[in-house]
Amino acid sequence: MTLLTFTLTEAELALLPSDEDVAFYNEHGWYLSKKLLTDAEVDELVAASERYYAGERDRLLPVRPPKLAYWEPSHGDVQRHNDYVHYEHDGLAAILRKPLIGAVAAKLAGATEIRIFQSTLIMKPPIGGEPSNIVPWHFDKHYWSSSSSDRMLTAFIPFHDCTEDMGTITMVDGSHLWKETGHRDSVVKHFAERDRSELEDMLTENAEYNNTVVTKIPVTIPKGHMNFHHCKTYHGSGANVSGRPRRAVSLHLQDGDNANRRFELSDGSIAQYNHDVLVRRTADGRPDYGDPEFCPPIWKA
Ligand SMILES: O=C(O)CCC(=O)C(=O)O
Ligand SMILES: [Fe+2]
Repeated sequence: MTLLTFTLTEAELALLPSDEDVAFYNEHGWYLSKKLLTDAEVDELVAASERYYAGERDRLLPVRPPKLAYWEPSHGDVQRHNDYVHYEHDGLAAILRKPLIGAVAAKLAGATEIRIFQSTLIMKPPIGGEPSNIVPWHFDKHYWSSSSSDRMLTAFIPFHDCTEDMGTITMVDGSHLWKETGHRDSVVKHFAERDRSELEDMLTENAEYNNTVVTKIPVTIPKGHMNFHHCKTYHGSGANVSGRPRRAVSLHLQDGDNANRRFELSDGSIAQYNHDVLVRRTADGRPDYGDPEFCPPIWKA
């Protein structure tokens, strides 16, 4: 068995968030990183994603989970979402597993270990009016009710400078601190399955309930930088009117303490995640979100 080492160079240490950056993340629910990937690494993400889209795979998921996002050429010019690319494609995984990304996440989350939870390859085609390019307001924890941790977070990693005209990711500033009105657990459904105006109304309603207003911040992300957001920060994104494809990976991360929990939804059913049909079991029979085959560690302090 290979012994994984998690170390940073002197130069990488300088790229970690400062204490002020961590305070900003705690207050606002998001953080724009320093340049964590070299231009060569970002260019390789573009090349590897094109090979992936052309059908290249190093392995396939053993079964197809019930809510798998999996764009195929037959789906046409809609927004592309492909889950588990860190599992199926070694070229993408080699860069997504860079320890520096995990170290930044660990510092933000106040964790000693960071594992990949999910990786989704995303492409918004350069079609101004394409409805599927709009990502309605949501926060990621809504899809992760079967996870025990509230410290999970996402690194949104574009493969180029990502600007407002490309439909860059947009943060609802400070919304991770909001208390939710009622419990709308129907949001465990993916945003693609939901009514858009319902999600817009939900955002306004939640802001009013918290005696605040909705402050939307489209984050301009320079090449090699990435935007981290807390799992309860509302976010979404708009049309791609740039004339160029918007390429990215959403790298969803879990702290070392995250585990499967039993979570009952309002209809009496138990919250599930796609991992539940893939990962090994814990000693007491629950899906193991620490299974290194599907949820590899990328940082241990
Ligand atoms: O593609 C986007 O703009 C949003 C991605 C997203 O929802 C996420 O990174 O959690
Ligand atoms: Fe999201």
